Amino acid sequence: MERTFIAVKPDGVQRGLCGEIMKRFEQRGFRLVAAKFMQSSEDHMKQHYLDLEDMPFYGGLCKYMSSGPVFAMVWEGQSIVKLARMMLGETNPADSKAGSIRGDLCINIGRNIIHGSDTLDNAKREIDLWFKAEEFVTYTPCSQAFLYE
Ligand code: IDP
Ligand code: MG
Repeated sequence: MERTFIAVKPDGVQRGLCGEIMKRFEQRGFRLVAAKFMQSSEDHMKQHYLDLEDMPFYGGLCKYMSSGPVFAMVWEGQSIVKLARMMLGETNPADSKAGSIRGDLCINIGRNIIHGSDTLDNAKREIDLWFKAEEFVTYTPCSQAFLYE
């Protein structure tokens, strides 16, 4: 089992897309293990996007991501890091296939509504950056035996 960090960005929250995004992860069969609705600080976002530090959009991105509420979540499931990235679509919504979250729900690269960890190592790093151990809930969904052989 893997865990990944997913966040509905301020544009996704403002556009009322938290429910739609959660629905897609639930219906795929993934298990929600932590979630919080919060406003992040610019420093926190600078940490989160540290690997993009040298990009021209880094400053604006971190400012934007801390400008309003985000819905931060940790989801669990088999191969979830890769599968969630496929569900998200490409970074640029214009390159994202219809059926993906970005391909269905947004238009612009700077307003692409959702974040998802891109590797297992980054997922671990991001989960630690956003959540404390006591914020996780452990339970067995009744669907578990029908999702996995
Ligand atoms: P990702 O969100 O698909 O992992 P990253 O390359 O990690 O994409 O970039 C992080 C975020 O930075 C993107 O989701 C997008 O919001 C923003 N971003 C990436 N490239 C550009 C750009 O060329 N212009 C403006 N914003 C960008
Ligand atoms: Mg990324």
